[in-house]
Amino acid sequence: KPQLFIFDLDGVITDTAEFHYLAWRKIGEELGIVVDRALNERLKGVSRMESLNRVLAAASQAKEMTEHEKEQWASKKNAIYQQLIDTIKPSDVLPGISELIRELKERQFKLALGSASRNATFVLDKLGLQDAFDYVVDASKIRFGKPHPETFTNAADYFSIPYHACIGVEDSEAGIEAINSAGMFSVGVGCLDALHQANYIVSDTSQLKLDRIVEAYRL
Ligand code: B16
Ligand code: MG
Repeated sequence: KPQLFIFDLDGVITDTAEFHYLAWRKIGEELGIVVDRALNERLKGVSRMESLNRVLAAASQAKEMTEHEKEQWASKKNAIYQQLIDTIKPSDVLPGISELIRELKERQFKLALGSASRNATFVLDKLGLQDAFDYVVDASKIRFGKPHPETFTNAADYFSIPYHACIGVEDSEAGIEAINSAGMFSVGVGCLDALHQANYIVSDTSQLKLDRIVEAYRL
């Protein structure tokens, strides 16, 4: 029986994945690099600096940029992102998520958040979810970002729950890879193209039904 659910934040609990995209697109415009949705799929779930590296690598004439310049572009992206997330309110929790959290608590599952974002706590507060999770893993708690499994194993280790009894919920390819390599059951939210490695996939958060997930886990 599964014991712990670990949720990704951006793109699963709320639609901040869209804000990350808008911010990277703006940075791309300033750098003369097209950041389209296909490239953006590969930025989801990966750290701020690794995202910048991937944006730069997408340019036909690979940009020569010093570490210092990269730091500046990364903070610029974060400033744009922080302006966007300042408007977040409790009604921005994605459909079905509050109900799912309530049901998980009623049925005594442990709940953790596993996010790569340094802004995770801020976003949780804005959503009014500061007390919803028993434990929060954000970028400050881990050494290796997704697709490395540490974000997820860190949460399981905190509760001393075996990895095979954990279920991870993710919207990103990097995140699904992280859950799978942790030896956990992966639930993908989004399009099949990017998430085909997931053990179970739904198209959007309103389709996340606890009984269905547990049934798929048991198969
Ligand atoms: P920040 P998640 C991830 O959050 C985002 O998916 C990814 O796009 C972002 O680059 C990363 O956080 C770092 O975020 O710049 O705010 O530190 O999906 O793991 O909750
Ligand atoms: Mg995400």
